[in-house]
Amino acid sequence: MQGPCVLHGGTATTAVSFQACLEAIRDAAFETSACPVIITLENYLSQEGQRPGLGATTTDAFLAISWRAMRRYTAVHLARIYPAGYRVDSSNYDPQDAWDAGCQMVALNGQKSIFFHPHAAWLNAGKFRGNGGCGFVQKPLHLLSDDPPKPKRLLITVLGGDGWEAFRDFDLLGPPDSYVCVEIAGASSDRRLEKTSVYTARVKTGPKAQPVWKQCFEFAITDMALAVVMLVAWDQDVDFDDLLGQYAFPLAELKPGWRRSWLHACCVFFEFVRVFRVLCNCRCHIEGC
Ligand SMILES: [Ca+2]
Ligand SMILES: [Ca+2]
Repeated sequence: MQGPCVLHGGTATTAVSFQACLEAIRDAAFETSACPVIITLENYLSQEGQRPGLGATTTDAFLAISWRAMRRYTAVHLARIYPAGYRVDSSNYDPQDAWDAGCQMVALNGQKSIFFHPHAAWLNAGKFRGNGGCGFVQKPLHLLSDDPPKPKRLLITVLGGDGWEAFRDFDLLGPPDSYVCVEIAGASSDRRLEKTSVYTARVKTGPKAQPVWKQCFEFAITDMALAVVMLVAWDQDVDFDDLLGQYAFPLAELKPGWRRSWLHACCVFFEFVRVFRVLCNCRCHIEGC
């Protein structure tokens, strides 16, 4: 075969010429859709054929260059980040750094694991609840220019839980010892996690079973467009705490006022996701600094 060839290593496919691939793309692309065609190339060259550059879009390569340089690069180029091949346990890197650097495609492992909670996947789901949940969100315009976004102040009051009967026998000896983590994800300077106190009630049903916190947290937000709010409810234990449920959403789409957030629970041992009818009340107020 003349010239570069294309193949899928480790699979029972035959190699085809790079020229033939380009011709197929030329002839078939844009026939049924005007959407952009994204082509991923992994170059495997001899030592003499290698040239300096960004190279493979792995997390390691991404972290090896500066954040500002990456923002300048992604203002005019597409960048795809994906989990390194050594993550055979389906673990994930933190996607926030890649979003903060303006990367357009930030891929994660979607498999469940019994060894850890999929925090990165929760964040990813929260970010892409924006824009009607259609699957993509517009890149914040300030990532394409040097204009810094306007800082904001965010107040979140976690009032309480509702529907906690779902957890009536969750703990070893009855209902859980419940607390909520309020996490801000996004720009590196905005990332913070706050916790409510622990609400312990041994009543299994009725009004007294519903946790009440009434705790307010204040966050300084430098980049509204990148910020994702995550609420995670836990049961406190002496060894490690058990997950009750979580929900994340883009801060930019949050309207001020009282909100009820569903909490999704992840039952990792059976590798499926259940949705408990659990509500958490939050009060959010956004104002300029
Ligand atoms: Ca427990
Ligand atoms: Ca407990």
